[in-house]
Amino acid sequence: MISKVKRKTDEKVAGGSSSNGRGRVNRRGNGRVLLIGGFLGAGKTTFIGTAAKRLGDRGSRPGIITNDQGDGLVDTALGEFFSAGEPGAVKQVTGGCFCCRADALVSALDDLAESHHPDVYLIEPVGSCTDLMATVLLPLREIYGREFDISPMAVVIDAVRAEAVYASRTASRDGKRTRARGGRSPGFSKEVRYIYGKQLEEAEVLVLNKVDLLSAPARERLRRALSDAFPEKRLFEISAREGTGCDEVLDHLLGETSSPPELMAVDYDEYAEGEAKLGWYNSDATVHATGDDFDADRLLLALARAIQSQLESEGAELAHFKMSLKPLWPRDPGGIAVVNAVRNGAKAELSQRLGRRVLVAELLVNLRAEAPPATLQRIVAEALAALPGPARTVLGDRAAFRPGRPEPQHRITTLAS
Ligand SMILES: Nc1nc2c(ncn2[C@@H]2O[C@H](COP(=O)(O)OP(=O)(O)O)[C@@H](O)[C@H]2O)c(=O)[nH]1
Ligand SMILES: [Mg+2]
Repeated sequence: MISKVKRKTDEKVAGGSSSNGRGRVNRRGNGRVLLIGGFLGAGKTTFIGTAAKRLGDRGSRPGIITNDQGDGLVDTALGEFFSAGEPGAVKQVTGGCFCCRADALVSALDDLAESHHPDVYLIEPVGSCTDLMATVLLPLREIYGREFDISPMAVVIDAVRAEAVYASRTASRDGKRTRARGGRSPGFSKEVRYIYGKQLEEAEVLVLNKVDLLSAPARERLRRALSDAFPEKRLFEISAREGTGCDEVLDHLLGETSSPPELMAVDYDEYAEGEAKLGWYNSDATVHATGDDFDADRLLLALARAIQSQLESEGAELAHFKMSLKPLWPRDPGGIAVVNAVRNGAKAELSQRLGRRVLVAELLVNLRAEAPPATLQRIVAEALAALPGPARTVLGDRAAFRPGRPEPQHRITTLAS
């Protein structure tokens, strides 16, 4: 229970249990909420897609809510794909994070409750957010009065990024291990690393993902390093992409209730600086063949690699870079190619192939990196202008920005003893 609630804004909202004026799911037995956090590119969406399918197989009705600072998202284009056969059971809250747009999250939960009656909600916050227990999960029940069963907060970790942060610091020359909490993530500034560290500190359950990319000894080293750094936390090892270990995580999350031992201290100035170091660039464009049709997968991959190599040469540390290409002509409803890159030094790869040639296609670019937004915009524009192969692009909507200072609508600061 909460003994003290600090309301930062909007007295009206903080005042009642059906505070957004709808109160449609303000009853017990509303279902279970699984908040799946973690840094940009860690594999949250992939895990949620796998979990939704597994839940469907078990006869459950999953609903998904994702979140982004901007719109024009590749994940939206992939909506039907990761809604596991339930089109419409995915809602996006865009234009700000859940903590700053708590009302929008509650509306999305209400809408899903009414349209799809999910028994499990899988919720993915923005990957640059932290302090989600105090600003999202606790307010959901304590301020909005939504009486869900809330599972322990899970944080998904990219094993390769974590290896750079933790495992490399755990063995000294004489073989003694050192504590790795607060370890350094090569490439990102200390302000961005502050957010990364806070995300792990806040987790009730650590989900070490992409273990398929590690050798057995590297995996063992990392497991020990994380267990040393966070001895009180339950640690799972999975490959969300291959599906290994995901059932165990789900079983645990579905069988337990969130009960944080304390609320984490967060320096909002440092947090804001970390967010402000990250540039976000979203755009859409139409790609036209100038002569013969082109191979969509090849073009997308070549474009991604050109952008990635320019980012690296300008010293921009990549957080998550996603692009999709959807055929407009010849038509192919549901067909999409998707390319991803999540760190410098790891080549962009196709996570979904279209497998055909097209004449006209819609390109979406979602790029998050530690660099000025204007730099990201220029690099993408230059790569599009020099597009490999016989194609030209017409740019549509564009947004280049840094996330604003996090200003949670609500922040619960004390747990009752
Ligand atoms: N090798 C590997 N790649 C993965 C795994 N899970 C996710 N990825 C890839 O990591 C990238 C980012 O994944 P995504 O789920 O979008 O990350 P998010 O930003 O945390 O939602 C994509 O290219 C995924 O295909 C995994 O278990 N193994
Ligand atoms: Mg995602």
